[in-house]
Amino acid sequence: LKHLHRYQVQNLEKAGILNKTKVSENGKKVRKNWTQTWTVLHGGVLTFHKDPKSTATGASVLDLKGATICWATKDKSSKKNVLELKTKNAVEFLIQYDTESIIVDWHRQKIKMEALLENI
Ligand code: I3S
Repeated sequence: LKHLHRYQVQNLEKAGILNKTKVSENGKKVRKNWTQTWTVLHGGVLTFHKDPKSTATGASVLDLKGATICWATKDKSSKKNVLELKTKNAVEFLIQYDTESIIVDWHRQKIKMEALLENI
């Protein structure tokens, strides 16, 4: 069963345009810099690309193992539909998109992923 779950995490895939910004690193706040990125979920990692055609170089990669993702509280941002992502090594990001269904889909993906990661 573990193998199956690992396999399923590896094969959870999603891609789309999102706005993202880092908000803190090692508990220290950093200045927000919202940028639009082509975000790809594959193999249990999230990769942020400048655009769908850009190559792997320059893309930032986030390991989702041990990461938590939740809806951001209102004090985190004035934007709507904001998810808060904290990596295992204490880097905090916000991801956001004005179209609610797009963010809800990412959130749904996160729930699937968490359910699987719990069983690994
Ligand atoms: O949480 P903050 O610091 O109010 O975030 C806003 C700022 O980062 C702002 O840029 P300046 O650093 O030039 O003030 C951004 O333009 C805003 O988008 C940030 O707030 P939101 O509420 O959009 O996350």
